[in-house]
Amino acid sequence: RVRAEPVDPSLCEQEPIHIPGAIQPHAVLVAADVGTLAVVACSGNVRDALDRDPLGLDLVALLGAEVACRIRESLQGEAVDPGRIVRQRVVLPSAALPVEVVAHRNGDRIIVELELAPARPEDFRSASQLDTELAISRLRGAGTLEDAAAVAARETRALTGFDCVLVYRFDPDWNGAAIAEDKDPSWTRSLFGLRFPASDIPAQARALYTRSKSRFVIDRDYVPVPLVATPATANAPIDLTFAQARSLSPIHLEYQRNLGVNGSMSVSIMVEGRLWGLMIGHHRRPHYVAPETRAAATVLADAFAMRVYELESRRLWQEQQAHLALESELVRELARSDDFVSALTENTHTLLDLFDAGGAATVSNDAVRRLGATPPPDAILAIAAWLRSTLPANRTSYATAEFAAAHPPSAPYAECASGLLAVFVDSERRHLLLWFRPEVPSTVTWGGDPRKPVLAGSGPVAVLPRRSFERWVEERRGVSEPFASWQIGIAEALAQAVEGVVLRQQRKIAELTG
Ligand code: BLA
Repeated sequence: RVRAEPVDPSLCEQEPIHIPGAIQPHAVLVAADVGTLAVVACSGNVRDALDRDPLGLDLVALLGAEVACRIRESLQGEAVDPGRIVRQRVVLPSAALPVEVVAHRNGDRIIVELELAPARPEDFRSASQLDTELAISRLRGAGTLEDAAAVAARETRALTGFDCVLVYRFDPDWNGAAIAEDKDPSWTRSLFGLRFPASDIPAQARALYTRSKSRFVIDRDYVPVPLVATPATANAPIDLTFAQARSLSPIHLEYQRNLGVNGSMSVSIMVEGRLWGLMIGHHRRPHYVAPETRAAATVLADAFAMRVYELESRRLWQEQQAHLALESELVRELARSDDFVSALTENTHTLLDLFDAGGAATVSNDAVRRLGATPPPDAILAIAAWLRSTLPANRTSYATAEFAAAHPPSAPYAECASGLLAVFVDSERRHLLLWFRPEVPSTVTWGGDPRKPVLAGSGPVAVLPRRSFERWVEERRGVSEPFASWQIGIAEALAQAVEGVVLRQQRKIAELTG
């Protein structure tokens, strides 16, 4: 059924996962009009659960006046945030067992989900507030990102009971890596440290996860329950973006099968409004997580996100402070000097102290001065000539982490010059400052061959996820650590100070000769 050749991964982005037209069978779903509370659609299993046909009824008749009234009060106003939910455990008039009612609003629909409390309570654990508080205080105590991720994985697993919990972090290109793993020792598979291509979690899924914070699959092999609508509303699909029991993409469920995962969870980790990563839960068998515990897992992911923000901003702040101090030191030297080259290369602090560079250089007309590990002078002059001719006139700086790819003649120097940050000093582009970064000796281990994330399917499905997650080692050559945009900013500021020296020098020469 599977053709071996890879297909375009962007096909994955076309599945409209917010309107799957079905839910998972552990819940029942009713969608009602926000104004009249009349039911406009429901899942096909409502009749079994509630012993009546909800189409034609309204929420008052279906859920009783008390519940309907709470829903109306909370969700009927103008501009209700779709993240806002009403949650209540009740015994409905039509059902003998207590059910968990969760309602939210999406546009002109109110969506109510009912979940039967499990018949055997020993099958699930339920997070106490104390567990959650302890977990959060441990997160607060973690001093580095790695520690915090390890604590988050361990505490989330203790809370939810999954066989394995991973902290998955996206990179700027939306590839991702498992940066922490806590698992049952009997599961020998490990995904720790592996990298996964962006198409494993395609764009529309990331967009949905940015809005809606968690997903739980109880049994990967479930039979989806389709939604049925009243004839009047049959053409407008119900948006299940925020529905807890939304049926997940069959392509993703196939992926889980290939990974050996049955019950699963993913909770969004949002840092400064951006999807930073996911807390991922894996279970080899079906796994039910009680509603309170699901909510606690989301709280924990939020606490982790805040700790990430604190740790990252503290690290960045310290690094920036150190650089600003060095920059003003160099600017002081420049102010005392008529020769920018000696001011930047012959004092206690030099250009080489900036930006974790392995080498630095000045180009002043055709004179090159070098510090640390750099290409030879003629190669630096060739780089300067290339920059002068290729950089658009309105650009004063250039930075890359893969210089040889942009400038093949520099390939022989990749070991010391895979990264390049260069700034022009003057508008005539006669003078430049350059910083070089070494190649990071790197092998990247992927969970499967990243060139073949998607396979062509035949029959009803056009695309299939890869079937092997065997470690696939890619050797990366010619790549350095990237320069940050604040570093480019400091380099540009320094270049401006240098320009002052150059102008002063020119005036002096003009006075002497004139
Ligand atoms: C969704 N893909 C996901 C999700 C994860 C991953 C975590 C979130 C859904 C969930 O809660 O389970 C991927 N899972 C991973 C990764 C690891 C993991 C990387 O455990 C590693 C540790 N996926 C493919 C291909 C396609 C694809 C080829 O590999 C498309 C052709 C699609 N993945 C896909 C889609 C979703 C998804 C459509 C959204 C599922 C949904 O929310 O409906």
